[in-house]
Amino acid sequence: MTRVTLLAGGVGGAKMAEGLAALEDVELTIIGNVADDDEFHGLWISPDIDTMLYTLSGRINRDQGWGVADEGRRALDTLEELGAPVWMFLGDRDFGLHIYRSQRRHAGDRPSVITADIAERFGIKARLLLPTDDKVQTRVRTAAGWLSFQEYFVRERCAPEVLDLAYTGLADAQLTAEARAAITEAEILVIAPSNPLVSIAPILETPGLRAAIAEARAPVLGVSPLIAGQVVKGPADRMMASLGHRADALGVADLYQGLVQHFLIDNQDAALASEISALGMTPHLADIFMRDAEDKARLARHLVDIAREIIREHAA
Ligand code: FO1
Repeated sequence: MTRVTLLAGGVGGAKMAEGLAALEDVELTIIGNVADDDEFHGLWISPDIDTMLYTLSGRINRDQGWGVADEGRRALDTLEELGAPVWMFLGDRDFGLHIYRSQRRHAGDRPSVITADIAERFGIKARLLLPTDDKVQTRVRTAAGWLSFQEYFVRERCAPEVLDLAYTGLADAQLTAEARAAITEAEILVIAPSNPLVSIAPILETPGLRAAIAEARAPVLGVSPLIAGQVVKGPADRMMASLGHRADALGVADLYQGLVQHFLIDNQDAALASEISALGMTPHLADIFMRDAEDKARLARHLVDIAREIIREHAA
């Protein structure tokens, strides 16, 4: 068994996790993103963590990439009738999870423990960790002012240009002991093909986490979320461009400079390989687009094979 620790958020992160979880010789630990969290109708919602829970337990709505399959909207209908804002779609099955999580948070349980308990109850074999138990929230500045992440992503459908990002609570957030240990004890560290600015940055910038990676003995591999300058899902490409980064695999590699040693890019981006090498990381070409379960497992296998080869070379 090889201990793999994956930093992941969003739909791309969940797909990578699904691929790694399918490998029988991998013991998978995921450090997820809590900065998309917000409160709706008095309940605490953790979208990225729930996408991971629903994906790994086979409940996910595959057409959307988030939420539960075979969902109902009766609770939301009642809220709408009562005049509550319902732009955030929360299905009936999903509401059950939010009630459970919120109740336990009110009782004083650690968010990390609640997450681990849900994962266990859902029959998930991988460990799902939080980078912090503290409240961290991404804020998005647009021409209309600062928005919460879900206001930008769901209510405004990612339409406004992103002028700035901020992560409230991050500078004072405490890294969980579990996340630190998962980095220290990993044999392979992987940065998923997630949005580097809103899914990975809030994990990476948890005080102490970058230092833990720098001290870790495991090789650090990243997978590009951008293929031929385009994102598979979400606003990463437009967000990167509006914030002054190159909106392609090279732009992502640039953000991970000094952290990632090996970077998987798509065959279509072969022309960027030499510039990625110049950043001090080794580019690896593959078909990284994950359409189905087979693609996810194939990419995960490829990633683990590359890492094992690096470990072998290092030992020799
Ligand atoms: N995404 C949408 O595009 N529209 C929604 O109404 C919506 C509701 C929602 C509810 C629960 C949940 O866990 C996720 C939900 N998402 C929705 C997805 C969510 O906004 C995104 O997954 C992220 O936060 C970005 O990765």
